[in-house]
Amino acid sequence: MNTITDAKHLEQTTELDMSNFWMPFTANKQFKAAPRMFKKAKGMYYTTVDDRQVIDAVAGLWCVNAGHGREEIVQAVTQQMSQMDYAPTFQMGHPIAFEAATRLAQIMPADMDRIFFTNSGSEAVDTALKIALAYHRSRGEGQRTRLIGRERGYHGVGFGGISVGGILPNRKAFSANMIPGVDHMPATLNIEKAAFSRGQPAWGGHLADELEKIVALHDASTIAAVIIEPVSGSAGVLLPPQGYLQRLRDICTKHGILLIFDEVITGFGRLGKATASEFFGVTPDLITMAKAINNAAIPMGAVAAHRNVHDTIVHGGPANAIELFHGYTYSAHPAAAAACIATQDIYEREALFERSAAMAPVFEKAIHSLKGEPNVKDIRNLGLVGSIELESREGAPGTRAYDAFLKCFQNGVMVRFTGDTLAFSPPLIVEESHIDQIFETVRKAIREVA
Ligand code: PXG
Ligand code: PLP
Repeated sequence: MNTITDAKHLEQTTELDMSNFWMPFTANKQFKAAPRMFKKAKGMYYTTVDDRQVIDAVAGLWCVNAGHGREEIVQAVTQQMSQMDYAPTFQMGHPIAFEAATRLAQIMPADMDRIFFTNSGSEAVDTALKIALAYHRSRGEGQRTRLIGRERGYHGVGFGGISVGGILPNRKAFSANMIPGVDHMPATLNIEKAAFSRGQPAWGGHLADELEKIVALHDASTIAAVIIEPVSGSAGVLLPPQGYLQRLRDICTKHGILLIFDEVITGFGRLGKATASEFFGVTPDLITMAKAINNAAIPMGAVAAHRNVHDTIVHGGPANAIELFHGYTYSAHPAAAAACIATQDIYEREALFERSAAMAPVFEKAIHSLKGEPNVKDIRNLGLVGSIELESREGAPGTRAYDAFLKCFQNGVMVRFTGDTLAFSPPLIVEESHIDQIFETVRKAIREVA
């Protein structure tokens, strides 16, 4: 049997003091009472501490796009760590940092080839927001300080990110301390109008015009940037309606507002191209990335800036002065940079973005085959990302998806849940047989939690 027994749990955890690690975004008491623990990972699978194989239907946390345990990355990091563990990038450099930037520049949209390194998506978001403010200031428009985000957006957990973000529980305890001058567009999800759309919904392109209303309210001359996820991940995979992103681009261009695409999840093949920007054919001014940038092997994030933005700040500054007062101790850390280059090699050599595009129809067919199962109220998908939204139990929101998540885990599949939505973003190496196994396990779980 594949299920974990209570006795087994006790056996595993009596030796382990679990009190010190305050777990992130976790129900700590609930988890520690019945932990779910992995000890190994290879390819599409995790191994639990009690030696069960669990298929990874979310690429870790939307990040291990090349699959687990890639030897090339291990080798590159090991080699780099023994050659040079660390070197600063403040007023010093090392070639591998420049090489990593060049590799990323090669797959970014045209002219979005100036790369600023961070250590996470949250830091990439704060960096992009600061670059936007610095850009306008360099142009002599320092009064452009407003930032526009979107309801249900997730932009990490820094103060900038939660301020432009729109996930209510992430803001609630901190609401009095949000950065000022932020407004939000409405989310694009409308289940009544667009339930069970395959790919981008036909309905809702006009929602981009909400930005015009916000611009009119505040006056364009006060607005620095708009930040959105081209496809929202954390909120439960919310898709941009057809035409929506291009309209946002047009409105931003018309009013001199920078457009930031937060591609922390959508980057590196998730939609079958290097970026969502390329997939949708809409080019922003700044792109944030992290996660699959180096297959999540070592913490790393980055911002890709359009040359125009970079040059305005860098060439606008005096000849011998620091142009942007911003950076992290570990910006372009040698080990993270080595992992990044090795990861880009894998993506290229194995044509994983193309593979993702090729598997997308298989994934779409499989996920939509759950339409009609008990309590399934919407199914959304694009590329190799998708979600199944369940009807909430009366008075107990979130419990149905949590129970389904547990059943899946017990039956050998790790999914992600948010509210009553189950989310899927498998590694791009996923095979048809894995997809079948994932969704048949999910089907069974959904029936069991009816
Ligand atoms: N922007 C976006 C669009 C993200 O998805 C971040 C920024 C922040 O990245 P870091 O590296 O600081 O976590 C993310 C991260 C979930 C989940 O539950 C999603 C993320 C992180 C953790 C959990 O779906 N996305
Ligand atoms: N706090 C203190 C006291 C520091 O000295 C530094 C960096 O020098 C930081 C925070 C920021 O750390 P990091 O550069 O890793 O983001």
